[in-house]
Amino acid sequence: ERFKIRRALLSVSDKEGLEKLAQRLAAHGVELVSTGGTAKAIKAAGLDVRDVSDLTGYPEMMDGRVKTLHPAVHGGLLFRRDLDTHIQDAETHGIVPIDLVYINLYPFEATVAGGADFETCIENIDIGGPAMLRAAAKNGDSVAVCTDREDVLAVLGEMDSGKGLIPRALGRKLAAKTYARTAAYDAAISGWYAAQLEENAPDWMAFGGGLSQSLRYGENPHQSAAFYKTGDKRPGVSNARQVQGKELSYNNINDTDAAYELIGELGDETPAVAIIKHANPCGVALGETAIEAYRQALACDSTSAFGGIVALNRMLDAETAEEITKVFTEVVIAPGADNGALSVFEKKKNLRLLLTNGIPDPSARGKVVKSVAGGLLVQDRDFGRIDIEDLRVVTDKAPSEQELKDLIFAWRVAKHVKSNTIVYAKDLATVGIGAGQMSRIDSARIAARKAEDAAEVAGWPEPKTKGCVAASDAFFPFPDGLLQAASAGATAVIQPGGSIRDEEVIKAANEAGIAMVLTGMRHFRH
Ligand code: 93A
Repeated sequence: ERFKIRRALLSVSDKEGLEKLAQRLAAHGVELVSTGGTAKAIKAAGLDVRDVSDLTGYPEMMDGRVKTLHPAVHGGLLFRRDLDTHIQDAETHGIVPIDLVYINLYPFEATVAGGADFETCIENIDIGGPAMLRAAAKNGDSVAVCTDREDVLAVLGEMDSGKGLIPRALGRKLAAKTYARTAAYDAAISGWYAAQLEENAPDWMAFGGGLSQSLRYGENPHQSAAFYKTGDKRPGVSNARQVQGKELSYNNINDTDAAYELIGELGDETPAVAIIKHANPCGVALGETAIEAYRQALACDSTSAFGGIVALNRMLDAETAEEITKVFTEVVIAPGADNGALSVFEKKKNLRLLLTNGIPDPSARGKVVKSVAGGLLVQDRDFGRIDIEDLRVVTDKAPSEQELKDLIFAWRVAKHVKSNTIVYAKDLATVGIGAGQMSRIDSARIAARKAEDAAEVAGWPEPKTKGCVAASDAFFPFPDGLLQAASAGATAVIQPGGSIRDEEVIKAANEAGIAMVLTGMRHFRH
């Protein structure tokens, strides 16, 4: 069973390659019918084309909202070629058959992804296009329905080889593809619309993303896994370009995300490096140069850095790349790498190198999703950000200039460490990190012990916690955590405050002779 193409209706927003296709159709003696902009483009190519308004007897109106919504178009697509009554109806009403449509829709998805306003997104909802596609697909046994260039090429291929005739099987294949396309288009619209109404809609509803990649396995080899992207084009692990190395694993993606979000927090003014293991930083530092920042970050916990993720906030140079490759590293992520750095990494075939188009904006709004049994928890991304001006000194002693810089640095790192966390920092580098403990005092103890271990590994006379600052992601419920930090050598502390025992904690700080500032903001991360 085959059918013939006598008349084609072309109506495309994306006009790339249109001329060539129109030319080939015309060469088969197909009459071309088209909407305003498409007709103009075809005429410009020197081809004969009939305006759809000639078929309908109505001009395009209402800014193009109504162009093809007419029985002359829909009748021509829908009438059954094998039923006398339908043929009769067509004749009575002067409806001529349309046997091929090539339609690509108003770019709704791209408009949304580009961050357009409400009105613009609404104007980019195509009504006539999907209506014609669905009509043509319903008559897929007699109408070749094309949603992209490849479809038209497939039809032309059959026309070239089959004396202008199209196999019914191809018609049905195209019809099935068409309903998938119109369904996806409507899903993008409904997701976007729901997100307009619902403040807590996750990003994937607003942006309309999809499956990006099947992963070899999940957190463990017996778990299957996949990576879905939201469609959000902002810098981050989803939009990084992998330059070399093995395929990213589930844990790589998760850890690289943690690393790069932390790098975003530190900004791009001063070279910064974060080394991540199991989604927690094991060393973070700012430095005069990238290599200096890397060395400082590594010194915090060089034992844990083995097999870690290294993130930087600037272009990688050969020297820094060389230094990084001295330690077994799973992933390196940075905004760029110069040729020298690229050739250094090339020698480490397995190392995954990811380059991005910038670093994440810590203040950017967005949603984060976590799954629980039978549900999803959705909340705002933690875009909270504290500056030196926001701090309230509550102790007799105020922090020095250098301590203030270190306090803010430690606080920003602590935001990216699993709770409960205590971060010790000195000279804009972490010197001890206690992560993910059930009690705050344990985090303080672990952080101090890590600093002692680091001193032992490096052969320093004393741990770097002597004269450091301490950050706590949430308030001290009792003075014990604070005292633990003081005994490790902290001289200044940053914490949210807000405990019913704040007075007791402040008193303990004063007695220990340390300075304390409150942020008024908590950074739990679980
Ligand atoms: O505004 S519409 O929903 N109303 C219509 O009647 C209609 N007919 C075709 N949009 C409509 N189209 C779309 O116009 C097509 O799907 C295509 O994307 C676009 C082509 O317009 P032009 O040929 O003027 O560039």
